[in-house]
Amino acid sequence: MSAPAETPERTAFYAKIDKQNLTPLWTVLGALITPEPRSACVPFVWRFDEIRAAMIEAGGLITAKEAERRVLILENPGLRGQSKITTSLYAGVQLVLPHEVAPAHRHSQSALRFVLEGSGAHTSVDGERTEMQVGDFVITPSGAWHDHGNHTDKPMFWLDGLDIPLIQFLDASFLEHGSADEQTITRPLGDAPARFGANMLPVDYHPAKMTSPIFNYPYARSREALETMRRSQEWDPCHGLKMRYINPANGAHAMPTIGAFLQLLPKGFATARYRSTDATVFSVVEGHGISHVGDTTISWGPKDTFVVPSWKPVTHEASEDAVLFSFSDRPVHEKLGIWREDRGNA
Ligand code: 1HN
Repeated sequence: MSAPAETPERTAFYAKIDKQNLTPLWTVLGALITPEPRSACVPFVWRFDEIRAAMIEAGGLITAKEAERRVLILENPGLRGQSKITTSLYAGVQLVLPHEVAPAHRHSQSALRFVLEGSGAHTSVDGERTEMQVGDFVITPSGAWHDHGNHTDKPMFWLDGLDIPLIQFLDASFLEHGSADEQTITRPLGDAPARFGANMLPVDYHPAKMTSPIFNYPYARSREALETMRRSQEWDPCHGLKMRYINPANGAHAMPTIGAFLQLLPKGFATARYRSTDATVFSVVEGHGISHVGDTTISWGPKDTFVVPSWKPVTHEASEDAVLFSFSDRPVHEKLGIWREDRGNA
């Protein structure tokens, strides 16, 4: 749809009303309301070995404490300077070196961590600690105190995903710093998984938050579930075998703004063309393969991160058994009733 032609009279009129902070809709309507999503976000892949080398260099330049969080932001090439990996989501890779602490704070933004390398560093969330392993999906709810520490002798790397651009858009950001670097621990290790992660709930439990009371979804357990399910050989043409991380109190997504998923693509599997309105960030856990995203071909291997923009057709081909973790703003689309997918004829 093209805008109505300019005429000298129209141009003069626009200039006159501009001084009154008025502007015509008909010159911008086509860009405001598009027939389908037209995103500035582009398909892209970040290789872990490159990120890792840069992170180690960053480790020599600044401590986790001074930085507050020692993170390199994964900026979408179509959204440079905006701290965004997609239009609504932020992602970065964080490094916590041995014996470091990333100090306690809390903020409106919801956060997820997906562990890339290391074993046994911890995060504390609202008085409870969890130790993290590669592939664990860990969450920090909006408003929850959180700090990270590494008592191991190896560096720990994880992918952070936050709803920063969304909260920024809504002008709803609040941040507080803790009075000490590490918050006081009030619950034993394993308390949340015992209370909420054993297919039971405390009898009088009434959820106080929209976010899941489980804050670590261990990879070993999720991976075992996929391995058991693969025996039934029921593959979805578009997704292989794809699971959604849930809030066990209500079956909703684990976080109100960010959905997270884990999928298995067996060796040789090629997915059917798929697109959806939720731009999605993928983190490869196991295996190698390629994805076609619009006109872009992305090859990937373990710990690489790649992004599929809103409504861009995607196919994945696994050259060996592959496991992909992913996250998106799908819960927001669903709550607003605007989520759409196109499975072709699959
Ligand atoms: C944050 O709190 C973390 O807790 C990581 O590890 C990245 C980026 C912006 C704002 C807060 C964390 C963050 C962040």
